[in-house]
Amino acid sequence: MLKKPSAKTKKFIELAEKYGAHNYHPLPVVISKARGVWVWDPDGNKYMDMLSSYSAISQGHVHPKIVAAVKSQLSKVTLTSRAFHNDQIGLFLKKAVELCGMEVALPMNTGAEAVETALKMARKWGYKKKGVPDGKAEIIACENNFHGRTTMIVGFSSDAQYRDGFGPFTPGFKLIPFGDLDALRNAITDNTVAFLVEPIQAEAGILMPPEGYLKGVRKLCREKNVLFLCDEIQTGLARTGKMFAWQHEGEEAKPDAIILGKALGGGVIPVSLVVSRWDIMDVFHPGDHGSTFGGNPLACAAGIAAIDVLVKEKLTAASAKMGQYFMKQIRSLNSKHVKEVRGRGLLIGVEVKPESGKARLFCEALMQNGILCKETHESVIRFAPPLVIKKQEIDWAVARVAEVLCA
Ligand code: IF1
Repeated sequence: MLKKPSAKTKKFIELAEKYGAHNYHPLPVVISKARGVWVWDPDGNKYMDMLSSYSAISQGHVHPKIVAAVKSQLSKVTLTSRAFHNDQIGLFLKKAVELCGMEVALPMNTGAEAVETALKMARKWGYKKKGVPDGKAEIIACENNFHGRTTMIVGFSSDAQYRDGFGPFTPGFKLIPFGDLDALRNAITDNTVAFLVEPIQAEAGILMPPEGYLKGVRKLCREKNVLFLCDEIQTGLARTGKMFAWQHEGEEAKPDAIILGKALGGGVIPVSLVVSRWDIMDVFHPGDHGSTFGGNPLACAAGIAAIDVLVKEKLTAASAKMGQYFMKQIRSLNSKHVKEVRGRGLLIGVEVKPESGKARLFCEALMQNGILCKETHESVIRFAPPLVIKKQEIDWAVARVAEVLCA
């Protein structure tokens, strides 16, 4: 059992609550140090981080190679703006484009900014290349999507709380059920420019697509001349046991654009990208779109190191192997509280039965047992540890999860 928070630790929480907007309801834990899969509070209590900042810490906290690369860049130049070139951006974009098997990328900072960039790219492609009448572009997304928090993006969210009080919203979006190809076929019109989808709906509760769904999306979008935009911000970069989650369905599921973020910055600095082909991305001309920090040399140095660690430490294979092991161990608990264990790689959801209470209660109990995780949509405990997690660390976690799920 963990020690009760000291007055010093409580002070950090009080300050955050006194001076910070209450747009989150964090677990009552204060993190002051982190390494790998472990974090510590100011009193020295140790926890395993099984959220990884929603898959942004896939390489593990404070990865020495990523920190070293960023420290080195810090001593050279950190920010140049895109009004001038810098010596890191081309190296980073080449590495990322080759990782994705694409031709070109546009760097931004947060995931939402990359999603917005992809949506603007699709609209402009629709007008300039597909011949959609100006102002008539339609984009299709899925119910229960999560693509970020900007006003345009929450405008096509199906979550009432994400929309409440933030209208009026951007027109030109329609929602269909996730996983339903007939719904997609029926929703496409001559003015449809893109379909935006997460290959696994993480925030919706780690919802897996039906077998062959993404291949079907690819085929349908090609037939209808609609861009297939794949949001891999949370599922990408080895999280699901493939470098990108769309790859579970093979090359014939390859999107027209891949949207990346989170772990692309190695857990050190925000880095996001839209990665695509020149016949699409060439709709952007100088001055069309931009960002003060997008493509800054510090972020690019972090991005280079973040990708190198994923590849050199074989974290895709590790995620597949450790994820299978973790899911098998959790399933073998046969907890009376568990309705389903689902996921891919180290993106895992444990759905608890309604009669057992809300997932948050289990997350609070897990925190007392030294495990930090986060519920998603009230009934699912999300386990998404850093991909560097070792087998014995999973065994440590399973023993403590068992104490809570088998209580
Ligand atoms: C919050 C959720 C997860 C994302 C996908 C784009 C973005 C995200 C698939 C935007 C970001 C974060 C945002 C954070 C909590 C977290 C989250 F609960 F909100 F939905 F992971 F599931 N596409 N997800 O998951 O990227 O702009 O944040 O860099 O807003 O509370 P961002």
